[in-house]
Amino acid sequence: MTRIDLVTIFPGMFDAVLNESIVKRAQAKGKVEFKIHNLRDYTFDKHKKVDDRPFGGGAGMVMCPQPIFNCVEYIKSRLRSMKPRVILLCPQGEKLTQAVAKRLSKIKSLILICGHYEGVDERVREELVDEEVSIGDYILTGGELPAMVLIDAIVRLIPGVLGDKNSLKFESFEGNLLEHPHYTRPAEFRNMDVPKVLLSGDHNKIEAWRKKESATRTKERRPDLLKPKLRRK
Ligand code: 9D3
Repeated sequence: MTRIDLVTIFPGMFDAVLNESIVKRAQAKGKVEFKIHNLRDYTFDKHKKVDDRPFGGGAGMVMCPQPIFNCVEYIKSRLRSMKPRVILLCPQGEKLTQAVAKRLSKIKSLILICGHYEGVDERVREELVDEEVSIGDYILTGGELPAMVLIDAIVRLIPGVLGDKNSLKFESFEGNLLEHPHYTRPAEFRNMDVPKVLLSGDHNKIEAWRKKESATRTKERRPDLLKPKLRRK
C-alpha cells in the first residue's frame, strides 16, 4: 500500500479530491492511504504563526522552518521503515510530466509539502527536501492544488487502481501522439454524422483512420511531441 503524507496550512482543501472518484476508490481498495498534517499543529509559537518577514527585506512572507521540520520529522519517526521521499511543491521544481508521475508512482511513501506565501525558508530545501516538483509555468497561490494534481496523476498509475489494464497501455504523451476523435451513439445527432468508416465494421480501415487522425491532430496542435526530445543534464 502506498502511503502519502500531506503537510499543509489548508487541510480542508484536500477533502473534496481525496473523497471522490478514483482516488476515493483507490483508498477503499487499500491501494493508497493519506494522512493530512496541519502545519499549525506543529508550531511552538503561541499564535500558531507559520510565516515571518524575509531577512534582507522585501515583499511578502516566508514559511518558517520550525513547523515544517517538526512536522516532517514526526512523520518520518512514525514511518521509519518506509524511507519516505520528501517532495516540495514549488514553482522552481522539476515540471510534472507523465514520466515524473510514473517514477513517483513506484515509491511506497511520499511526504508532500505544500508551500505558500513567497516560499519556504531555504533551509527546508537544503536539509529536508529530496526533490521539488512544479505543475507548470503559471502562478498559483500555493502548493495545495499542485499536490492534488500530483496525487491524481500518481494514484491512477498504482497497479490495481484502474479496472481496465489496457486503458493504461495506449496512453497519449508517452506514445508521442494525441488521441484520435471519439464518437458514441447516436450515429446522427442534430444533423451531425459520425464518420462512416467507424460504422463500417472494417477494423483494419478503422485502425488506419484513427492512426491518420492522431498524426494530423498531433502535427497541428502539438508538433513539439513529434520532435526528438532534447537530452538535458
Ligand atoms: C508572487 C510570488 N512569486 C514571484 C513570481 C513567487 C511564487 C511563490 C509561491 C509564486 C507562486 C507561489 C505559490 N505556488 C506554489 O507554491 C506552487 C506552484 C505554482 O505556483 N505553479 C505551478 N506549480 C506549483 S507547485 C507549487
